[in-house]
Amino acid sequence: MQVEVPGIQANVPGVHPAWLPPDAFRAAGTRRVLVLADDSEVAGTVRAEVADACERHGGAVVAPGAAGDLVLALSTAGDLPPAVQASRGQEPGPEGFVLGRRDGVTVVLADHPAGLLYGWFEVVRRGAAAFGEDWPAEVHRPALRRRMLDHWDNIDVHPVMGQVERGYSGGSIFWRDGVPHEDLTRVRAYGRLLAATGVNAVAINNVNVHATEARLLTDRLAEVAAIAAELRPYGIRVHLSVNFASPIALGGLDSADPLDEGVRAWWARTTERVYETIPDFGGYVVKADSEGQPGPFAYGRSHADGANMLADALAPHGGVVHWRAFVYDHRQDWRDRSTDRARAAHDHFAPLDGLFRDNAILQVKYGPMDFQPREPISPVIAAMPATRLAVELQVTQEYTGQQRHVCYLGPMWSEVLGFRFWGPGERTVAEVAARGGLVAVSNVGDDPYWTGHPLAQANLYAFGRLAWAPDLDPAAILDEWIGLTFPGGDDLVRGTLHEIMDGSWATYERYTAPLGVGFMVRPGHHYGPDVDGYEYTPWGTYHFADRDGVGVDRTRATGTGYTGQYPAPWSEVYESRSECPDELLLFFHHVPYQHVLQSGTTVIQHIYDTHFAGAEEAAGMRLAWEKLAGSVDPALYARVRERLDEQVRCAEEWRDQVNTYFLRKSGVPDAHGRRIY
Ligand code: GCV
Repeated sequence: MQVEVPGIQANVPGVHPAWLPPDAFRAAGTRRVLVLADDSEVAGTVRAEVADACERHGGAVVAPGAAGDLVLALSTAGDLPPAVQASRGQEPGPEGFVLGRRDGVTVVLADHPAGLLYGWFEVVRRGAAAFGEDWPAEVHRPALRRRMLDHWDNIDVHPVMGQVERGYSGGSIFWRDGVPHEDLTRVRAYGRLLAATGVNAVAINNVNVHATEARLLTDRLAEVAAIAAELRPYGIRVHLSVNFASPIALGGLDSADPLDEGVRAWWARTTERVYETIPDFGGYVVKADSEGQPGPFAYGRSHADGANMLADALAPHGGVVHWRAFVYDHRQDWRDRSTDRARAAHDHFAPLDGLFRDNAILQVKYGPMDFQPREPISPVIAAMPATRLAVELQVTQEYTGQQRHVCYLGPMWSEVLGFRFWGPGERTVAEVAARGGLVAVSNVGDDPYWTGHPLAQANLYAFGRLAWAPDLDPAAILDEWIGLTFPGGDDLVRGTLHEIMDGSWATYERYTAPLGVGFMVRPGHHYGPDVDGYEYTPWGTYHFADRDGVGVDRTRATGTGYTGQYPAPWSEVYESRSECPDELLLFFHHVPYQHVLQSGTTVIQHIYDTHFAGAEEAAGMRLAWEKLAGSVDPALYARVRERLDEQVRCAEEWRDQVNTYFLRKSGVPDAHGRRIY
């Protein structure tokens, strides 16, 4: 049963409209709009969007030849009105558009229907500002070619992980009780929300592909086709996570060896059938030889052999394989100090550079570990110039508060995308990944607010916007999201939301694991503090705290040598205790508690100070939210309020456990004499 949210205007009954409430279309919907497009499905969407907005807000769709004050035109359409001429000759490409205003007419001109759709949503985003003074034509093109969300949805409810692995927003929007939802309206609404941010690909099932889900590739393919049909009108292609051992599990073969002719033929045939059913199918996502998933190692083959076999099966149909680089030994012995999980992806993949097919995309998590609130950027991204790379982020908040905590991740992703491995003026991560793409694990479920915590919608929004334009200011994206989602919001509403959310990642970092050391979460579900939770487990994540100091020595001089995986200047910066940025110090160095940071504080005092400050800031967020009682929808108010109570409680728990742990280990008292247990 879908829970009804009272008092909201919704496109799907009972479901919050997120950043597309009808009011967000007011400015565009009051115009006289001319659409000059083709018969494609996406162009049909643009027409339907325009018609709907005009019907709601009193505008009109006008016929060719009539005067309009908003024109959305394909460059291939005939009879382009004079206002459009100024926008011609700019080559916006397959998904881009040209946007300008001349003689009181706002013009979106695109070469392809997808560009028209993205241009329409840009006009919506700008609201009244899209119809003020004239401005010269601007070209908008996505910086990254594929902007993709990966769902970790299962069909069946997994006994440990639930229906959506690391999902904090209820069940799947695709399946319930082992079968697809009868009504997929919600999937279409999801596609619409994503298209409005620029996302163009969705992988619909978990990368840990269990027995039932493996069959989506074969006898349950119709379910994939049904989902693809809902997303296609919004320019989104569907991808599927597949199990590397499918030839055995589904095909009855006795091997999945990527160099075996029978295996290769099985994948070729199976893939052909996929394309017969879904001609615009995007491709496969594969987690192989990782955390228990099968892979090419069983046959003495490399990851390139595995990826290329699937790439070859997909190539005749224009598909791609996203092969994940999340490969490490999760059966380590904590006594063995030479094994370093941070090194693993680079050790495995850097030697394979140049060996992957052009339609094999290596999908690399942004950090070398696992989506921690603070990690250095994965050196794999710098090490494979002859390979198409996609960077993977995590919108679902596995390690950042599980959608019970407010944690706006735009600023983190902006830092990741803008990072320059080779120093100032050199290429950014976003530029390196331009041919591959930006991928993120979705935070969406069948919750009436989509994301459990209503404010977590901003992360989904920010992901799409940054994937399109990585140099956007994350604070501006936040304001954009606030403006769209709370269209009638006054200064109090807008200002308070900004105040609560903009610094929330920094706050979260303050009350959790210090100075980049990471983890310290409860094993298994990963929520809440447990300083030694993983310290002596086989997963290989350690902080090495003892009575003298804390942190992991990853230097070349005395540690695991991980710093050597970076190019200069970072290989030198990270190697040096005095130059290593404070926020990553404990990721790279084991230091005494009295080590003085660049900030001038000792490590131990920094731990105390940030933990007291972080918990206080969380309490401040709740106080700020209370100012909005009566100013936002009551149900939404209550949902956020209830989660802030939990955030404040949990932040105090983190503060007290981390501070107490380090006081007991170090014996160094807090310089300010605050209460530590
Ligand atoms: C889907 C982490 C998560 C796992 C996830 C894995 C991955 O280890 O805890 O739930 O598995 O990352 O990215 O494959």
